[in-house]
Amino acid sequence: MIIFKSLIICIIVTITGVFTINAQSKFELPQLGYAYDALEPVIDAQTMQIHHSKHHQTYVNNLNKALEGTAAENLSIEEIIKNISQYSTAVRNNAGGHYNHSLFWTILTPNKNTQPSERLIQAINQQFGSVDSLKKLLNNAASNQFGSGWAWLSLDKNNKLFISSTSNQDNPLMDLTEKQGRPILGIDVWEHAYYLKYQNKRGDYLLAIWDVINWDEVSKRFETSE
Ligand code: MN3
Repeated sequence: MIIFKSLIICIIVTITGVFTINAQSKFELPQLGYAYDALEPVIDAQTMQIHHSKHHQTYVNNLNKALEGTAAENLSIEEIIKNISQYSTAVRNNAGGHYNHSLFWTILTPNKNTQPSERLIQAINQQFGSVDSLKKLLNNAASNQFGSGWAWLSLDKNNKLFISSTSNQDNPLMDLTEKQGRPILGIDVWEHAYYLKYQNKRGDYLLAIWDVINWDEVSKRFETSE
């Protein structure tokens, strides 16, 4: 009987614990699929470590804080992003920060030999002429983004590729963005993404980053978005 009682108490404590943890940390920092130093020399280990464990973690913490006790606590990050005009600036900045960085980590890789899929190459050629020309256009968008923001390759509602840039932590999936679509590749051009290694030379960072772009992941996003 005592054992039975203990077991029940154990179960109750465990269940309460699980719910408490869930309620307090709805969104979580995703793990990287590689080590902090895996993208060296393109992106240095210290930048990766601070960017992931400090900047991204802060977006997650602030997002959870901003949503605490609201109905939005049970929504997915995509559901929130798609209707972002209904939320506060704090949610807009931190939900954007969480969504954008979660995407960013997956479209980077230490593997040097990834290539766009046949279908993605066809779509890129049709829209931009060539993969090289896409890189130049995306880098131009990223260079011309004044201050902090992101440059994107996305699919519009007709499944056509387009390039755009957004300020702060906005992205093309947000319902208040000028050019809306589903992002398949995003480049972080906040200074925290490159300053330790590249200082003011955003252009050098943008030229180098193509060596660590995960075309397998970008292709997968392209094909599942079509
Ligand atoms: Mn960042």
